[in-house]
Amino acid sequence: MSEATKTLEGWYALHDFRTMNWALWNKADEEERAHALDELQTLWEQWKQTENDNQGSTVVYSIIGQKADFVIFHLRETLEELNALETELNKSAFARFTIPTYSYVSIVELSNYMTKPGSTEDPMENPEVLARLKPILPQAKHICFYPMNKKRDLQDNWYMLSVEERRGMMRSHSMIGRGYAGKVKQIITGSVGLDDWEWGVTLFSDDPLHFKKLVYEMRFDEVSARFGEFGSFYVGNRLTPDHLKDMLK
Ligand code: 76R
Repeated sequence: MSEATKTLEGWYALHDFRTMNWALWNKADEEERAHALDELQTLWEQWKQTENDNQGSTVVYSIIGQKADFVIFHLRETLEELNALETELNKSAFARFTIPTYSYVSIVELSNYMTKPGSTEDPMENPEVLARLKPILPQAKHICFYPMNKKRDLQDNWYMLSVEERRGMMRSHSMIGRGYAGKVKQIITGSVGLDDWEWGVTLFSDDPLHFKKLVYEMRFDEVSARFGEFGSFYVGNRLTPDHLKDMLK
């Protein structure tokens, strides 16, 4: 049996994708719409407060294309909190105008591929590691989310490689990634045992072309070329409460 990679976990993650029920929204009168938006605004302020208290983080992005109209991406300490957030939204007047389209449950994950073997430091005592496990999500202009697996075929089975082979490939992966430092911020969330794929990849950038360039470059790298299996891609633009009101006007 190959040695399992050691992972560190931080905040739990919920990507909550919804579409607007435009027919219902367009039929609603001014009063109903204002009431719905007020309730959403109240929730949004609570999410901001949680973030200010460093108890989690939330961002909202509109989604381009027909897979969804927007995504609310929450990070929280527990699954109970994530569950409460979706229930609260579902009970709101705003949610009556939305239809859930997709969701993803995972947890912020760091793996030890890049840690020096033999290091005795407790990573959970390292403030940089903690900041990555419990990150305040960036206010970048764009988001890109997709779930992925690593292949388990007879010829190409990631989980049967030795730790040295995996480490070597992950080094090359991270070298490509580093070329995008300052351009793309990535958050890897692990979802083995939590959702249908093994990881969620969430990328943030002010220029969506960086998503294409980065993901394309990685396709040629062995770990993605041989082992990567990908789900649907969702790409979006940052929404503030004002942007959302404009979008719904
Ligand atoms: O811990 C670190 O962040 C440094 C090294 C690193 C690891 C361990 C790293 C760096 N990644 C790691 C793990 Mn990554 N990453 C992806 C994708 O589309 C594709 O082909 C793959 C999707 C992107 C775009 C990306 C970007 N990474 C992982 C894992 C867990 C693997 C496992 O445990 O087997 C997955 C699934 C994954 C996927 N990665 C980076 C990036 C970028 C931009 C970096 C550089 C970060 C930096 O140095 O700032």
